[in-house]
Amino acid sequence: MEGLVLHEDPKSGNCYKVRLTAAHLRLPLERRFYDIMKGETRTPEFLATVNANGRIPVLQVGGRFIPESNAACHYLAAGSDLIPEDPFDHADMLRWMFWEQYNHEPNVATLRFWLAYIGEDDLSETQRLLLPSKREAGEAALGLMDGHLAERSFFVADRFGLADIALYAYTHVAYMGGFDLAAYPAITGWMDRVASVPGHIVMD
Ligand SMILES: N[C@@H](CCC(=O)N[C@@H](CS)C(=O)NCC(=O)O)C(=O)O
Repeated sequence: MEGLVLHEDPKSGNCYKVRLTAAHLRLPLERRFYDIMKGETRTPEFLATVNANGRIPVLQVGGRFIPESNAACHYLAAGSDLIPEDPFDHADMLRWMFWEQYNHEPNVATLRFWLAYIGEDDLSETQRLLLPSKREAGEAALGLMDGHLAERSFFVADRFGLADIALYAYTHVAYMGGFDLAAYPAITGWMDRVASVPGHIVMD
């Protein structure tokens, strides 16, 4: 694989997904750090050269750039056993990764960011108004995961793969957004299984 550089902020679960995928595949990643709290992904240079969308993670492959965490994970894992060969299972894996971005991350990760990094006292009026609906939608997402995992060891085809990585990243730190994972026993059992797969690394 061409030289891989991860443009990232270690606070970000989306960035951790890419690092976790690379760790499982034993792929070396050069890390380039930005502080999102200081707007370092919004500079004219970053927008012009790394990601016009002003966000990390971005995986740089040689001279090309892949923004969007799940796209970067998918690129790294192509052809590996983190992606099912069976087309139905592959689509099912993508289903969970799209679901993560639409139903889970905007609620579970956003509350973590607002409460643990911005701080409740410094939220904008709009953010404050959105807190109850984000909480309700986050609990709904965790409830759906818990129901799915009550019957299975991992998200897709009963084996560890990219859908688990994508969903683990923000679920295991959901407590920082005020979510009580003790209410979701199937999730806590699954998190233990994910963390014990050889190659696992912790979020730094
Ligand atoms: N859908 C994107 C979300 C990327 C995203 O929201 N990144 C955040 C950190 S987790 C960021 O860069 N925020 C800084 C900003 O918006 O200025 C992905 O999965 O990579």
